[in-house]
Amino acid sequence: MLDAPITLADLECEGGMTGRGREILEKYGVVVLKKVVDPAGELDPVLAEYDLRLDEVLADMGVSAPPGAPFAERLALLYNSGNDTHQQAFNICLPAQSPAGIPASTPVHTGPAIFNLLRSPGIVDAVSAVLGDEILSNPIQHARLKPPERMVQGGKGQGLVRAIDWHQDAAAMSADADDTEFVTAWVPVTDATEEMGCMVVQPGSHKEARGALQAHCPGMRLPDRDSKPSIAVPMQRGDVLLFHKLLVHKSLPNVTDATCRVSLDLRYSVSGQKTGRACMPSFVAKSLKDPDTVLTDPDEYAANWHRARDELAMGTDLGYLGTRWNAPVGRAGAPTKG
Ligand SMILES: O=C(O)CCC(=O)C(=O)O
Repeated sequence: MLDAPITLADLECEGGMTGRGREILEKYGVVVLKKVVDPAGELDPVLAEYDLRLDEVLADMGVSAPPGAPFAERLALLYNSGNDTHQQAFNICLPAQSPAGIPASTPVHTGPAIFNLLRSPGIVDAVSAVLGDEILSNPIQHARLKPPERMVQGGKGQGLVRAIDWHQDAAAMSADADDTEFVTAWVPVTDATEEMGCMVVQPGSHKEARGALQAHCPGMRLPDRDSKPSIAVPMQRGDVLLFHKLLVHKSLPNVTDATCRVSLDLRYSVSGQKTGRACMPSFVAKSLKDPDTVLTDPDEYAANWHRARDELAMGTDLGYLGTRWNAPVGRAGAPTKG
């Protein structure tokens, strides 16, 4: 148990993943790395890629937006059209659970700006300071393009469109990867203020239950967390939130009038360990032992995802996550191996 309330300054670290950064991560399970990504060189291209993609998807859907409509408005138009939000058009991972299976038409966004960011030296160096020199870009990763919730009709959309409830990221892995060492690098592509729906963390929670993964409810939600000490973490683009796989965290709703929050949550794991999504592609992000294995070709990265989708469409079994979590809703979960 931690005594004094934690402030944002306790979690922040300047100058990359220094010794102090490692101490913060070890103690609190989370560290805010200030200015490790280049907004103009690494984040603006991601926004430009999504801007184009949004127009393409709107055109494919036959939805027309008023000329010059801002991104958030066009995105909400798309999310509100038909039964689906179509957010998968922007996601950088295939869906983990789909009762209808994964059709070959399932989109997955694999643009060069995303690949460039996955290989960002600022991120890979920070991760390497924690996990060592043999690192995979793990396929459990998401893009979250979140317009103000008031713009999205009738409760449509879940954590990729709206706020997400308390959870530990290790719960997103298949049980065979419970011992895998990984960290999440949460990257705000726009700023992420409290009003825009920033992350909220429970510092030190990674040490609860003697460092075991806790049982989640269906929908991957940890019950009974609201009374525990937590801190909202507003962030500026360029900063990266690095956190432990057992840190309990959630995000707030976007309550702004008209500002979209865009973020990527990237995960990196130790090479040779189970990735937790065997049917989806990882790639070598760093290797000192065998530098030639590091993936540098954006076309190969995209092709790997398309191949995985085609194999899944042909019937490769996805079925692990939908039934993994069944702790009773409203009661604290006991530690479990799933
Ligand atoms: O970006 C968000 O709103 C939530 C992200 C999250 O919970 C995660 O990366 O595990």
